[in-house]
Formats: sequence, C-alpha cells, structure tokens
Amino acid sequence: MKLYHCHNSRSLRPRWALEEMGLDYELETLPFPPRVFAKHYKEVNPLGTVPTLVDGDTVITESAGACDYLGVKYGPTPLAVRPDEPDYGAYLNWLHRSDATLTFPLTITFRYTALEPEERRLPQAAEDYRKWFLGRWRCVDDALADREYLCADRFTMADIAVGFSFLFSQILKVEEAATPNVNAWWERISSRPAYQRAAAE
Ligand SMILES: N[C@@H](CCC(=O)N[C@@H](CS)C(=O)NCC(=O)O)C(=O)O
Repeated sequence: MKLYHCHNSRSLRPRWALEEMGLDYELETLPFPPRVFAKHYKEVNPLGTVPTLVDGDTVITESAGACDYLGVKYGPTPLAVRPDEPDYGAYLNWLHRSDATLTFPLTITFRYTALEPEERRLPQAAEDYRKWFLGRWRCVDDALADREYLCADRFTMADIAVGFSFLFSQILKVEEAATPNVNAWWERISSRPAYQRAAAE
C-alpha cells in the first residue's frame, strides 16, 4: 500500500490507522497544498487533496473511508466495530461525522484566515464557520461526558477520525473545543505510540 500524506492534514487519519494495525505501507509526504507545490500529484489524485491511499487497483481519497477500508479489509481488528455489535451504527455515524460535519467548517476558517492571500481573507466567514464548528463539536463533548472513547467501550477508528478533527481545531486555535472531557480523551488517545509515529514529520 502507498499513502500520500501532508503533515497535520487529514491523511493523518489513515496513517494513524496503518500504524495502529502494524501494516506495511510506503509513505510519500508532500508539501502543502500539493496542487500548488507537487504538480505530479494530480496524476495520482485529480482532486489534488490528501490523503490518497493506493492498494493495488483500489484508490481511496476520503480519509474516514480509508480508515473504514483498512479495518474491514485487513482486520479483524478491535479498531473496527462489527455490524453485529450494538454500536455499529454509532461507529459509522462518528466516522462520517468526523469529516462531513466536524472538519468541513474548520476548512472554511482555515481557508479564510490562513490559506488565501491577505487581500482575499474573509474574517466574517472565518468567524461564522468557527462558531458553526463549535455548535457541532458539542456532540463530542456530550458523548465523552460518561465514557472514555466515542463508542463501543474501546479505542476505535472513530476516535482516530474525530481525533484529527480536534487536532485541526487546535492548530486553528479554536480553544473552546478543548473542554475537560475532550482534553482527557485527547490525552488518552494521543499518548498511544501509533499516534506518536503517525504524527511525526
Ligand atoms: N473529504 C476529504 C477531504 C480531503 C481534503 O480536502 N484534504 C485537504 C487536507 S486536510 C487537502 O488536501 N487540501 C488541499 C487543497 O484543497 O488543495 C477527506 O476526508 O479526506
């Protein structure tokens, strides 16, 4: 398998999953954004986004989908919740929510505070989507009020996927997301050796 990656980007999700599962993979780390600084990458992924996970003829460009794929294809692993477990639906909900609901608003904030040249920045859009994110992030704080992990009473791909959403919020200095419940969970999951390896530059 080969993973195309940028530091501190969504490709951290499949990289973390690969490290947790102890799978062999080749890593190509690209400068960000690759569509500007690594033109050859468009041949791998015409969207120009990371991650891309290539496994033979299979090409996956969705970070949470890549985690799901690895767990099912290369499991069994406790990182994937099985359909016969009560929390299977909750697990899928967290996986999809991690990007569609939680990371998406942060990307608007990122774009309009950092990525765009000064004259194209939009403080109002950045602030509105920061608040949008915080409104949706409440579901994570609530879920962690009475449990150590998001679902299934154990560390799973859902924690990996939502864990990146949290990391991104902290890179963007959305400090209010770091509630006591969330901080305790983040301490727990980011102290895992696989995370330390995956987060290394
Ligand atoms: N929904 C996709 C989004 C992928 C994505 O937008 N990745 C960002 C990095 S976090 C990217 O490559 N941005 C570069 C760009 O938009 O040019 C996923 O979950 O993987």
